[in-house]
Amino acid sequence: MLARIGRAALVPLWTVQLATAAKSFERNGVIGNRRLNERGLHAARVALAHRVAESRRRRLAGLVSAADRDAFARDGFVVRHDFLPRPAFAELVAQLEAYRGPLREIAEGDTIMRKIALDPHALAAMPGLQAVLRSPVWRGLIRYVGSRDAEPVVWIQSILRHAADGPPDPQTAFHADTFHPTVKAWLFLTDVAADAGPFTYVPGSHRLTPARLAWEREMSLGARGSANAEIRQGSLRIDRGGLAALGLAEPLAFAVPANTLVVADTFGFHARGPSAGRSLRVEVWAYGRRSPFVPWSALDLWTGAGLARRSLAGWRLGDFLDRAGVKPHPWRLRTGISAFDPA
Ligand SMILES: O=C(O)CCC(=O)C(=O)O
Ligand SMILES: [Fe+2]
Repeated sequence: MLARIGRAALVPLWTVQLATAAKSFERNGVIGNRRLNERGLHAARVALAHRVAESRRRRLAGLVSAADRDAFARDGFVVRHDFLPRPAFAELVAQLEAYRGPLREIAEGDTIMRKIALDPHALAAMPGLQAVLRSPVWRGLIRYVGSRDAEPVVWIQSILRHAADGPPDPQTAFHADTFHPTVKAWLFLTDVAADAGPFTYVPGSHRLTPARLAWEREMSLGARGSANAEIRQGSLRIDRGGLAALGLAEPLAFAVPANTLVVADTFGFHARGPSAGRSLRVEVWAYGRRSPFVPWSALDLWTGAGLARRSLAGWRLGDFLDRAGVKPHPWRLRTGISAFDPA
């Protein structure tokens, strides 16, 4: 009874959240409501978010070349080999190899992910990063693909596969990150072999076809009660058979040399490819912050430094809550190691 009253009290908040990036079928009782989704609630959010994103993106078309626009429209990603001039790339890698500032680690199944926030200290130690962060190609592609004229959140990220005891890495299943177009970017700082956990993307799967929309609707019905935690949280999973049923192309694994940039819409289906043994992938990694329904493409007060401070503050708050016994903090502070060190 009390639980039911508690849930009823949350309905106004859940309803307001329909207009935001909220995506959890589990935490939000309106988003997860089967009857509403039978009537098309989830599908309507997906369709509207895509329409709004497309109109924002059209206004940002001037930030990228016509060839990149075509590649993105066709594939859902843009690739640039030899992104930085060779000497600038070598300098950046050397600076990161030498960097021993504080970083954070989290376990995702048996994968360990390491992140360095780009606060003023990290930026001062790695001036070579400016060649990336100020690059018109980097800036333009992230804004265009993300359909938002805003700074992304940027980290240095290391992916260490088969580095911990645990279940399989949940990111190795094909998935869409969320229900609306959104951007992630990888500038690989290590070579990535085909059997060493390459980022993998299903070309063309960013498009909201009638078949995809029908799939979204179908998935939304059972998502709240799914056995898969990521699906309950709004990141829908799909298997090979499902991809074929949607008429999609074969997944493409980005087995690429270091200094390759990939910018992708992660509404498209993607996964962290399998890794035969232990492996390490290091990258400059960015993601666009999400506001699916705002019609304007600009107006954003966050700077890169502000975003780095926000990441650091979030981690410190997590440490505090952990120490206070409220909630364990999965992001562990590590010092004295580099992005390239083994687990
Ligand atoms: O690390 C990868 O290759 C992909 C991970 C992923 O699914 C993501 O970053 O959204
Ligand atoms: Fe993902």
